Amino acid sequence: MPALTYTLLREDGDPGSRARLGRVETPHGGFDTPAFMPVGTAASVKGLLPEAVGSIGAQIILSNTYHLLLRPGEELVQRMGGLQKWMRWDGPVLTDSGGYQVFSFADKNSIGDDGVKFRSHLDGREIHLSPERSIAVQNALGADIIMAFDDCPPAPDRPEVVEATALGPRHAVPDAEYQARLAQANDRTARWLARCVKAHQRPADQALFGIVQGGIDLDARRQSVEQVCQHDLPGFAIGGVAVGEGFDQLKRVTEHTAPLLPEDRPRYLMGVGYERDLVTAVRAGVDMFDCVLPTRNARNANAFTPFGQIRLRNARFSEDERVLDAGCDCPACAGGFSRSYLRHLFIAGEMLGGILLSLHNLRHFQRLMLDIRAAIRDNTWSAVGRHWPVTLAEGPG
Ligand code: PRF
Ligand code: ZN
Repeated sequence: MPALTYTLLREDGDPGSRARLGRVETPHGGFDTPAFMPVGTAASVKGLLPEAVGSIGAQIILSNTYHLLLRPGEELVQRMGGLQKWMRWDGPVLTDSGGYQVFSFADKNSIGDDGVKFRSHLDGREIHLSPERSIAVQNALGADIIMAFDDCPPAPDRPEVVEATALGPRHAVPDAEYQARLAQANDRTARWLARCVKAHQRPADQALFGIVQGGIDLDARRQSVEQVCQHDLPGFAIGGVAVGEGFDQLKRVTEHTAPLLPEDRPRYLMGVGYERDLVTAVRAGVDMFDCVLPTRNARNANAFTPFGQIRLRNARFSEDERVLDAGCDCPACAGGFSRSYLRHLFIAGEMLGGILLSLHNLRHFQRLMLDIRAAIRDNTWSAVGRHWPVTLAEGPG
């Protein structure tokens, strides 16, 4: 048995869509695709019992190599029986490889052909992360899906000039400096992937996914797909989007790249996104997503609803007796907790606020994925537009 199997169950009947309904099986169980993975950075989906994460509909969660290697260290997790057993999550886990997180969290860093050097954001220790080290850490943590160590270039400094024309938006040509950075990142990502494949010690029970880069340059994307797909891997990811390029570019890059990836393997769009991004990417042929938005926004008193986000700290909710979303079946909404009470919890610094809002926001995203999967199965995309009006029509605003 391979570490992972993907079964393509149905292709979308909508001629304008490449969406796929599928099922992935791993040693710790399966999940339906398209899937949204809640983020459990430090082996915990912040504030939530694993059974609560499962009960809102999540079937797989993501955790981070970067955080766990710093604290408590991968060897401790391995001695305690591996990530799933240790954190009491009775389902599949995916770990990201760490390179991307270094740039988001670490104090100082430098990137070279051998990997990334950085200072821990916890105690300032200097750490070196290479393809071999990332895979060794992920082998020790024991997630069902592990990610290649890649080089993710930032979005271009100067936002591209986009001109609205009768034929649609026109995009400026990316400048030479940006092109050179993309070429270097593609090169490193390809050479690092070969080293990851070689270093991987547990191909029988951990599926290694390759990651495509290439920024917002479609030729660079195609080249990266060709390089990465030379390896016969159980799944492939699109990295390097949702790094500040904006919705039009996310759509353009995803619609170009997803169809280039093998049809018989899951496709994962990393770090995405808002509801509109998810629907757009699913229709481009993407099967898996992860994002901190539902949980991070929840801790900032920001609730997702089909009619847009609600900033609960706003005084206008102080005596609002309604639940967050009358159509939601999460513990906060079905439990009858009013916006007034939830607002009070945040103002008073009560931890129940973040817990209830995390459950609500995660359920919001899982209900969207359920609706999306039903749309592919039953040809009901028009209902998705009706159920999620503001978020899909206008984006995050
Ligand atoms: N690479 C890796 N992890 C990621 C990304 C990437 O490009 C992104 C980009 N949005 C999120 N997480 N390894
Ligand atoms: Zn709810």
